Amino acid sequence: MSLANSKTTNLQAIVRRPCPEIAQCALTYIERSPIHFETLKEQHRHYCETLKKLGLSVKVLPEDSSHPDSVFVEDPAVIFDEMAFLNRLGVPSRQGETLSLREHLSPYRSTHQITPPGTLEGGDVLQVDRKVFVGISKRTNLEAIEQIQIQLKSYDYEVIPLELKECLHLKTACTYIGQQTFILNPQWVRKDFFCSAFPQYKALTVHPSEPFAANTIKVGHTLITSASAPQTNQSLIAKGFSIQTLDISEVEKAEGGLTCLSLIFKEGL
Ligand code: CIR
Repeated sequence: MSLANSKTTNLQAIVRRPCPEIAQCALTYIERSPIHFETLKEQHRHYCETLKKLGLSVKVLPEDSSHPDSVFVEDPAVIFDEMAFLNRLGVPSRQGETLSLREHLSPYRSTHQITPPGTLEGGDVLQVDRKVFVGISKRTNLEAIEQIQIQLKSYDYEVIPLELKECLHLKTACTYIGQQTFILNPQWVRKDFFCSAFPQYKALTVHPSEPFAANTIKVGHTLITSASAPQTNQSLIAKGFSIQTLDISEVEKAEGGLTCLSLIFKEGL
């Protein structure tokens, strides 16, 4: 059965193949453990196939060996319907990733470059309707948040900065899963930020033994979740969510999750 959903067919994803240098990836909150590169490539292929089956056009960029973390293409840019930000990443080893993305985004959006002392990573930005939550993290600072606030004001977005505790990015801690519901890890982000912005919405919490389970991707009516979070996944199924589970064990060893592997945006606006 095809998973394609007519509502998702104007979505474009940009991904980048992983490079073997990922063995030297940046790590902030987790210990280094060996990444099995062949398995990572297979998991990445499966991720791309899943997005295609869900109706997205997937553009696969070649590997970039000069940047060990370049598979995490979510971080160097943030794309809105009206414009895109080219980010200044929060770790020096990743700052060169932005340049090579610019040519791939300019056919779709006008771009705005985040400038020093601002640092911003896409993993810290969660857009829900006209509200844009931005995590203040080790990678994203208030100077960058001010820059996006200025740019987005003319498009009527509200930018809401929020503090994170002990996790890499906002979307490590929380994503929006549809049906007026967020999923989050309350150890890393406060529920009330979301509930006061959207008083009628619910916030589900991850199973306590699965701290990384809140990083999900919603495509149409399908929610892509990680196979490393079986208990959280079970409870989402029990609540009526339609789940597609992917094994991304090797991505998780690099402190990455599902959203980090793609930039997803509407094309043909
Ligand atoms: C890093 O530390 O930058 C990478 N090893 C992981 C980036 C994950 N990206 C994301 O959560 N958006």
